[in-house]
Amino acid sequence: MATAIAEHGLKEKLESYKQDHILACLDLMPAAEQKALLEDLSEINFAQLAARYQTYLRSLSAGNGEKVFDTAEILAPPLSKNFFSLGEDYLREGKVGIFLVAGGQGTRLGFKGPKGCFPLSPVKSKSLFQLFSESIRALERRYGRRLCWYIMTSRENDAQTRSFFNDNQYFGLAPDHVFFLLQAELPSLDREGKLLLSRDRLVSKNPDGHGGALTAMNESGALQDMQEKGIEELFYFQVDNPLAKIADPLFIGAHAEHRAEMSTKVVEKTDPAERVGIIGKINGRMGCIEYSELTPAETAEKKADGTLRFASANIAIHMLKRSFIEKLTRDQGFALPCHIAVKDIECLAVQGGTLMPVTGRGIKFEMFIFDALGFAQRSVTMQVKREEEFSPVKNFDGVDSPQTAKRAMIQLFTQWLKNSGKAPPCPDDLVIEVSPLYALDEAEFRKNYTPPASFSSPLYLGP
Ligand code: UD2
Repeated sequence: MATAIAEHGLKEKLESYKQDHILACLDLMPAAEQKALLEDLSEINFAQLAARYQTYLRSLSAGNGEKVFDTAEILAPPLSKNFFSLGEDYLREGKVGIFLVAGGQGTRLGFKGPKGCFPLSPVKSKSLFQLFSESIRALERRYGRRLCWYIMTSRENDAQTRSFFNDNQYFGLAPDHVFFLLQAELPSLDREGKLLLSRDRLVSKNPDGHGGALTAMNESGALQDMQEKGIEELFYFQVDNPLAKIADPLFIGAHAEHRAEMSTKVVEKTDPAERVGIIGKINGRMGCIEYSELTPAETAEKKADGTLRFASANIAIHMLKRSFIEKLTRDQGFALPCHIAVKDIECLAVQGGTLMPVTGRGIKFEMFIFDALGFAQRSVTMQVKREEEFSPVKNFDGVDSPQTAKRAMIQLFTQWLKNSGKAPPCPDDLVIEVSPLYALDEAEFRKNYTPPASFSSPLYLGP
């Protein structure tokens, strides 16, 4: 083993970063396991890890530090029609790519597998991935060109996600326009700053958060691919929101017209108790204020018109300029700030001369994409209607659950039906699903909808 450690130059490193407890663990492992662990260790940026631990130590004493919060300037309807047509031009000219963060699992929904595979649509139980695929196909048809879709997975769900697309013939998309990229992982630590060993006898790690998307784009070659394909702007969204208006031309246009580097869609927060991040200014820079960071007085503070002052709820839909991502990731030492979560971590510890499974409190580090807002020279914060664009699936039941998302879809489609002026009176309990391939939006619905001879629920409109 001594030679192997020397080869990796690890002994000194482990000692100087006070991680030499790992040497004792290595001593207890057979050669093949030692080799795998040494390789794993050799990939760690110890200086960066030590800096992250210092952030944790500071967080214990500093609380929120000296953060001063302010509101962001909001772009609210009615918005210029020019934004829409500019956005459409961008789509027609192939300047827009689509980026989905899909590293999450369906565990909280009681579902085994990637969250994107969760069956959600109200009539056909289509998965989130299928709904998004159909939206993208509808956009391709409308704008007369293929769109590139970049999907970020995690180690836990990468293989399953790829097979899901394969097994379903990519839901009709061109496979060479779907680019999977794997997010990286960051080592977890115990509260004394020591590395932990996972059950599989490697370094214990966790996914690096959706903020890991930036480095993943760079390291996977996705950024290079975008550049080669002439993609200038990226539409970014999360896997948990079936109402996400993918590549919304209005948003693309507003962002491009303002020459923004990173932009965000928000919905109005009306209930002070809602646990949602607020897009605003933190010490003068754009960012996302976590609900826990505002004092109760700030959370409840109202403006003269009676609405909440901190009301711009982050729905995690962004536009990012490719050149902005390139500028950030070009710098070798660039990393978004780390957020810290102290959680129970299952690991291995030396006990009685062997490695034994134990569970202890440990520190997980994650990066969040909205922290990139603070690096943007210009940014647009665009307010949209919650009932049209945001109904995430996060919990098994109650708020933000499959039931609420299905209801939101049904309500939206029922509204389209009623507004079309072509519907007989709708039953109150109508269950309706409109495939994006039938209509991507209300205007298209009005054009395409022909009332059936007899009206029955559930009603599915689509191919
Ligand atoms: C996020 C935002 C919150 C609000 C809300 C809107 C954070 C901390 N909070 O809450 O401000 O905008 O969404 O719905 O982000 N993901 C990965 N890799 C990871 C972690 C997450 O791909 O390592 C993906 C995940 O698949 C999902 C999305 O990022 O699509 C959101 O992750 P989350 O469920 O942890 O975020 P949440 O609900 O705490």
